[in-house]
Amino acid sequence: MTIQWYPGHMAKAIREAKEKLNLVDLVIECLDARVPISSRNPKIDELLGDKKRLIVFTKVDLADSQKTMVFKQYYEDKGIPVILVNAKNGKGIDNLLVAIKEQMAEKHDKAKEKGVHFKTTRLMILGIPNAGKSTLINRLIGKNQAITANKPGVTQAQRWLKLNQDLELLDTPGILWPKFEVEYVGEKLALTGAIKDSLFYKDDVALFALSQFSPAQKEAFTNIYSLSFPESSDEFPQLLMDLAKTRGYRDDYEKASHQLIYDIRSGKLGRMTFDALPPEKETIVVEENESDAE
Ligand SMILES: Nc1nc2c(ncn2[C@@H]2O[C@H](COP(=O)(O)OP(=O)(O)OP(=O)(O)O)[C@@H](O)[C@H]2O)c(=O)[nH]1
Ligand SMILES: [Mg+2]
Repeated sequence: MTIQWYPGHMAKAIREAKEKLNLVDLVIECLDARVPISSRNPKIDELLGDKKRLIVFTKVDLADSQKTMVFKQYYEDKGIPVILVNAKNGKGIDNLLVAIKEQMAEKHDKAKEKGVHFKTTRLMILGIPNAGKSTLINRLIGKNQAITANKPGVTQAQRWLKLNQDLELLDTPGILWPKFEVEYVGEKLALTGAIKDSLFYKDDVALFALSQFSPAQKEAFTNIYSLSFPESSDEFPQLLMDLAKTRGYRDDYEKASHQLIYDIRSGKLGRMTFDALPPEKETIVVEENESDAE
């Protein structure tokens, strides 16, 4: 897929995250539950080293719940606790606060033993663009202080936000990585909204989405758009043309693709998880191009 999702500021955002690692006690890695493998930076283990961390699956309300549980187990088997969160209605936030406390307990106990008054707990929130990092922070602090919007690249600079004297959270700009070897990661990230809409061809992503539909989604598609879902993927381009016509977009294929992508993102066609089970391969970075960094 010919999209350029790694603009210069990404390298800067990664560098700045690295620089702050020493200041934080715990990292919360936000993974979009619809792409719990593809939304993970393949270099994250290297980046975080032995830093304490939790994974939060965001947007669980939009993902296939059974698959979510399998992916949760997948990461927990690797020794990383996973908390499921719907930041839109706040479900899972209480569990997250408990998990943060648990992670910090050892450090608190050690400080107590030494008679040291434990300082504020500092958390860094990391993840791809549009994963819901800032929304999660607002939920945790109970105030809408971090700017959020349904497009990637909203948070442009790191910012500390406070719950109280005990807890401070570092909101960070979403990060993507230079290049993937694994197929369809770009399509999946574009479809779920992590890559700016202007950076990819809508029809490529819409055709990919159609290829991922389960029987339930095919049925939902037929009900919503009053179009029968073809047997063969050869007919998908024609299906997008028909969608354009029925929506009143004449022959605007791109506009029909855009509509379909938005309907999928909003959950109109049902809950969807786009990563396969079990993850077939680890995502491998084949090239790190920091030269065009700034
Ligand atoms: N359905 C659903 N939407 C969510 C959830 N969490 C966040 N969102 C929505 O996702 C969009 C992006 O949220 P942000 O919090 O701005 O995402 P971000 O990760 O901070 O994005 P950047 O700052 O661009 O990296 C917003 O429209 C949120 O309302 C969730 O759990 N469920
Ligand atoms: Mg943000």
